[in-house]
Amino acid sequence: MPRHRRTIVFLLLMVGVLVLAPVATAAPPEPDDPAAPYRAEGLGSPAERSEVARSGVDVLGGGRNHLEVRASDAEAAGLRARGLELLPLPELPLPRNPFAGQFPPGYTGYHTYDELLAELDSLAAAHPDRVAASSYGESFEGRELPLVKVSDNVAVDEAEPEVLFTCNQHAREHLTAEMCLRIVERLAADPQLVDDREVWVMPMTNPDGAEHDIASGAFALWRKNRQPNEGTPEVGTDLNRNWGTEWGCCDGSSGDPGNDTYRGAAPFSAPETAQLRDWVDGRVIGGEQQITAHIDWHTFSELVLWPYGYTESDTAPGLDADDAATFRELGEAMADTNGYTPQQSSDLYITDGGVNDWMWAEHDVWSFTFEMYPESQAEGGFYPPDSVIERETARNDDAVDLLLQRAADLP
Ligand code: 7B0
Ligand code: CA
Ligand code: CA
Ligand code: ZN
Repeated sequence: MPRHRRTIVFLLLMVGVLVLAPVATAAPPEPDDPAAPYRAEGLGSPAERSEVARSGVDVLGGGRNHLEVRASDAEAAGLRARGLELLPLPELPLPRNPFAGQFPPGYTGYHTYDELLAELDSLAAAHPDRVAASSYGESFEGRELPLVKVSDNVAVDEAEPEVLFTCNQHAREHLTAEMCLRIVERLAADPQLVDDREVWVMPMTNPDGAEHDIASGAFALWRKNRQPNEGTPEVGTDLNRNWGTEWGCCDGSSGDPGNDTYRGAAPFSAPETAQLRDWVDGRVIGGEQQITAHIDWHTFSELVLWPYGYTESDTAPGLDADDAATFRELGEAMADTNGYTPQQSSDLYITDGGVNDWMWAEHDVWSFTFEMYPESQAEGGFYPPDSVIERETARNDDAVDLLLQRAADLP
C-alpha cells in the first residue's frame, strides 16, 4: 500500500479505535476456529508422530514421546478413535489489543516489521564499519525482505567463512525475529566475534505473515505466508514446505491450500522462498558456496534438528554416514550449551520441502533448525510474554558462537 494511503487508513483506524475501544475490549468475540489445544501422548516413534502430523491437525510442537496439536472436535474424536490419548491443554489467555497492527500489552517488547527495520537501520548507523542493512527481495505483499551483514570491513566481500541465520519463516513464531535481532546486536557490539567471519542475518523471512498475525488486535495463530491460492479463498503457503528438495515427496506436507502445511502449487511458488533461494545461489562464487553453516530459527519445543526431514533414514543420497555423524556431533554440541534436545529432523515427524534439506542437498550447507522456547503450549506456546525474550534468546548465545567457531573447519 502506498505510504499516503497507509497514513489515511491509519488515521481512519485511530478514529475507529477511539469510537469502538470500549466495545472491542469489553467482550472479545468467539474465535472463528473452534480448534482447541491437546497433548497427544504415547507417540513413541517418528512414524506415529508423522501419522498424526499428516492427519490435518495443526501441529504446535512435540518431543520424544508426544506431539502438541490444535484439533477441532471432529479431529480430536478421530484421533481418539485411533486409540490416542489426548490431554486437553490450556487455551492461552491472550490479550486483545485496541491498537491493531501493534503487539498487545505484555508483548510490546516484540518488534513489529516497521520497528524491526528501524532497529536494523539504527544498528547500521551506529556501527557503519561492521553492520550493513539491505534487502534480498520483496514479499508477496511488497514488503522488503530484510538482510543484514555483520563483519569487520562489512562493505568488502572478504575471504572469510560465511554463516547464515534465518528467522520467522512461520508467522506466529515471533520470538525468532527477536533471536535474529539479538544476533545482530551482539555481533555488532563485539568486534572479536566477527573479525574473521561474515555473518548474514535474515530476521523476518515472512513479514506478511508476521504482520498478519498481529493485524486484527488478537493473535491470529497464523503460520503461512499471505499469498492467495487459485480457485479457493484459502490463503497462504507454508514456506517451510515450499523448498525444492524432494518437494511433496513423502506425505510430509499438504496439497490442500486450507491446510497449515500447504506446500504451494510448485517448489518455490512463494516469492519469499524463491528469493531466499536466489540469494543463497548467489553466494556461489568461483564455483564455491561461501555459506558453510546455517540455523533456521523456529518455535517451539526446545529442539536442535538436522537433515534430512523427508526420510527417516539417517543417510540418503547426498548425506552419507560421515555427514550424518558430523551433523549429530555438531548438533549435540550446540544442544549441550542450551539444554535443547538434539535429533535428526525426521525424528520429530516427517517434513518435505523444508529449508534444511535444500540447504544441504543443494549447497552442502551445514543447516540446522532450532525450535526455541517454550517446551509446551502450557508455557505459552507461540506466544510467551515479552518478559522471556532476553532470557530465551541469550540462552542461544553460546550455540551461535560455537557454530561461528566451527564454521571455519567444517568438512
Ligand atoms: C516445521 O513447529 C519441524 C521439522 C520436523 N521434521 C520444523 C518445523 O516446519 O514443521 N516445526 S514448527 O513448524 N516450527
Ligand atoms: Ca570481514
Ligand atoms: Ca566472503
Ligand atoms: Zn516453525
